[in-house]
Amino acid sequence: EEQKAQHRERIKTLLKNNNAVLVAHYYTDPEIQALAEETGGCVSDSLEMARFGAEHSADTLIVAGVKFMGETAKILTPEKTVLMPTLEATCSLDLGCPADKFSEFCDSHPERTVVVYANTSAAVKARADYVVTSSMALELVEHLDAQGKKILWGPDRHLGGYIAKQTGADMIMWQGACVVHDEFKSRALKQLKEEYPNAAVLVHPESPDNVVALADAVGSTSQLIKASQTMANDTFIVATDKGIFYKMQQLAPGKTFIEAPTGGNGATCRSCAHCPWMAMNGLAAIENALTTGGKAHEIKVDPELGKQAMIPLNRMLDFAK
Ligand code: CIZ
Ligand code: SF4
Repeated sequence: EEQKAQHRERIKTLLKNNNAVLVAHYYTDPEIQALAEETGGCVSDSLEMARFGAEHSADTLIVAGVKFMGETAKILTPEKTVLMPTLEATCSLDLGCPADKFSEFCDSHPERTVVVYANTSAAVKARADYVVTSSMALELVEHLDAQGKKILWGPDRHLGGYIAKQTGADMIMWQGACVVHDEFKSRALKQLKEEYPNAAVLVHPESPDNVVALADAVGSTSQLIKASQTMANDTFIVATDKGIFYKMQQLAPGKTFIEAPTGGNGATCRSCAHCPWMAMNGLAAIENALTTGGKAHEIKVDPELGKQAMIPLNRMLDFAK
C-alpha cells in the first residue's frame, strides 16, 4: 500500500511535468480508474477514450487499456506522444484478425461495406469503410441497412450476430471472439438468476447468444453502467469484465453487483471475467512509461496507414455525435 501511494504521488508529478493526461478504460483495475479521475483524466469506453484523447490539450496521452486503444489515439492525433503502461497488452479480437487474411476476406466480397469493431489493428481499420464501438454499432448498421447496404463485419462474431438479429441486416462475419465474454455460461447464469430472482441481468453483446438471451439489458459498457443507475432493481448480475464494478458501485451506490458465472460447475475458465491484457496495466508500469517512454511504451503507427485508418475512425466519431 505504501509503495502504491508512492507510485501515485510520482505519477501525479510526472503527469504535470510532462503535460500528460491519463486515459483509462472501465476494465482496468480500480486503482487506475481512481487515479485517472483524481488527475483530471478520463475513465470510459473505447469510443469516449478516443474522443477525450483527441480533444484534450495535453501533449502526451498515457492510455491505460489495450493496444488498439493506444493505436486509435495515435491515429486520431499523430502529433501527440501516446504512451502505454505496456505494449504487450493486446486483445483476442485483434490477435484473431490478422490484416492480410482479413483483407483477403474483404477482397472476396467487394460488394459489401466493411464495418470493423474498434478492437482491431491499425491495418485492419485501414481496410474498413467504418469503424464502430459497441456503443454505436447497432445504430450504424441500422443506418447502412436502411440504405440497402450489405455488410461484411469483423471481428467479433457474437456482437455481429446480435446486431444482425436486432437489425435484420445482411451481414457476413469474421469468426473472432473475446476471451473474456466468450466464457460466460447460460446454464450457470440461469441457476444464479433463480438464486437472485429480483436481480436484473446486464450483458455485453460480446457474450454468447444464449447468455444474451437471458439479459434484462444488453449493451456496451457505458450503456450497462447507465442501466445499473436507471433500473429500479437493487441487485444486478453482470456479464462483462469485472473492472466495470468500480464505476457501477460509484454511480449506483448501495446497489449490489454480482459477477455472471464463467465456466460453470467449477470448471476452469481462461480469464474468469477479467481481461488478462487489461490486467497488465499497473501503477508501476504507468510510472515506468512516464519515466522512460521510448520503445517499451510509445505507440507508433505508420503514418500512411494511420491516414487510411483515420478516415473510418472519423466516420465513427461523426456518426456517434
Ligand atoms: O471489450 C472491450 O474491449 C470493450 C467493451 C471495449 C469498449 O468498447 O469499450
Ligand atoms: Fe479484447 Fe475482450 Fe480484453 Fe476487451 S475484454 S480487450 S474484447 S480480450
